[in-house]
Amino acid sequence: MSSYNQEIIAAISTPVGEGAISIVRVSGHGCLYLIDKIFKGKFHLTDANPHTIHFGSIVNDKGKALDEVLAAVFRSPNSYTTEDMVEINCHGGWFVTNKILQRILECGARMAEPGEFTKRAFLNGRIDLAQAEAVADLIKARSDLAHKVSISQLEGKLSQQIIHINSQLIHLISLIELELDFIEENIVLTDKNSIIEKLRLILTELQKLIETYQQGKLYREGIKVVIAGMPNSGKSSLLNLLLEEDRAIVTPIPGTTRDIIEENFIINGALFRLTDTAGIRLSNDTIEIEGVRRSHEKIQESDIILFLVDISKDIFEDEIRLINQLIFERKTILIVLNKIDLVDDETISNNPISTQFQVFPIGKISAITGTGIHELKKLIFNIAFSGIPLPSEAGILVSNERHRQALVSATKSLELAIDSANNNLSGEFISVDIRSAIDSLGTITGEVTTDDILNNIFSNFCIGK
Ligand SMILES: Nc1nc2c(ncn2[C@@H]2O[C@H](COP(=O)(O)OP(=O)(O)OP(=O)(O)O)[C@@H](O)[C@H]2O)c(=O)[nH]1
Ligand SMILES: [Mg+2]
Repeated sequence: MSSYNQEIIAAISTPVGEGAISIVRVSGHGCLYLIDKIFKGKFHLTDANPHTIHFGSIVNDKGKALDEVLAAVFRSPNSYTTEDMVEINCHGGWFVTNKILQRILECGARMAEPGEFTKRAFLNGRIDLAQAEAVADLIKARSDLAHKVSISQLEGKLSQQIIHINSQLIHLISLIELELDFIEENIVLTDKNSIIEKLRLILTELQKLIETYQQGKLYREGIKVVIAGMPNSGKSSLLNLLLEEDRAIVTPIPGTTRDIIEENFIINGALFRLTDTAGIRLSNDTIEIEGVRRSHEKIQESDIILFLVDISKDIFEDEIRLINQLIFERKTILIVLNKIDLVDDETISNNPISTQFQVFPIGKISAITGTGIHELKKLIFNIAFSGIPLPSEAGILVSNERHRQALVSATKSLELAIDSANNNLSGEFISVDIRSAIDSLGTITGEVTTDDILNNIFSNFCIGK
């Protein structure tokens, strides 16, 4: 387990910029004494009761007020970090907030590193590693579903499941090792088949958790939807319609969009990251060539491609070729016939695209009138979440790649343990593999960890968290 020195740390915990208030956070043994040197209120913060707020001023080295503030006092162990803490609520200007922070640093505190407050909460055992990671996810959550996943992880649901699985594994090891103690006497305490049976059950449980990753990741990061198609098919019009704002330039001139435009939007509480691209065609224009190159790049990175077709045209050779190519590349593609306001029903159902790709879902819209947009959103949502296993029985979703890797390596170890048991190898072999599964699972909660893992995780936090 990593440790930290006991220095007092400080940071601005609110975003940079102007606001009604900003908060400067200070944590560490002795921080109340430190703030008392620069805080002038009715009495000293060192005399204050825990969880109380005090009005006063922060003063400079000449005793002149820098700002009027409210200081919230927390005492160990009942604080975010479990240490003594002060949170100074000051006026929310960039200059004044920094002045206060500088003053605190002058008095002996050190600038906190990104995520250091949360890291201390972890190192002091108030939360485990999966919960600490959930704090960062919660801050970044941009949709209902992302929020749901992170809050359940913050409440410790994933950790509880991991701890439960680990305790079952530890029990199995104790059975196996007890038997090893009696090996000389040839006493058999456990039925080998029942051990294999139990390992298999745990393995299945882990595999189910791994299967939830795809969904968890989509919930957390959002689904990348790229609008692609030939120039002038109405891609930018569709983007504007989905976003309900005039985000992208729309003109009748083919080749209008050159740059990539990306925006978020929500369907049924799920986050979708929508990208408008340059229409795909051969061009002599340097800027457009670069635009088309970026379109292809975005298509490769996408989860779903909305392939837009201007249905009012007569010839669809290029579209058919591009769609076939995307299908060949095993891309998830949703064909969307646009400009249905310009054609009759007969054309909509009997055009070459509809007949040739009838096994695929096809959206039919008018990006000008808005016809069909509601159905299109439903289609996008269903495609994004079809074929994805539901959350595990406990309703837990794994959304973090680090957790997924730990689960995968635990399953590999358990498979080896089962193999050893099946091949009648000595109990020692079985228990070594079970132990390494326990270690892998322990990295999720942070029971087993290294400084590298911790630095990696906490460097992704914002300063002041
Ligand atoms: N009638 C009709 N016109 C549309 C529809 N959708 C788009 N348009 C028109 O088609 C033209 C091209 O629309 P854009 O949205 O700029 O098309 P684009 O696919 O982004 O074009 P590029 O950026 O050049 O690749 C504009 O004049 C739009 O007004 C539609 O559903 N019906
Ligand atoms: Mg465009």
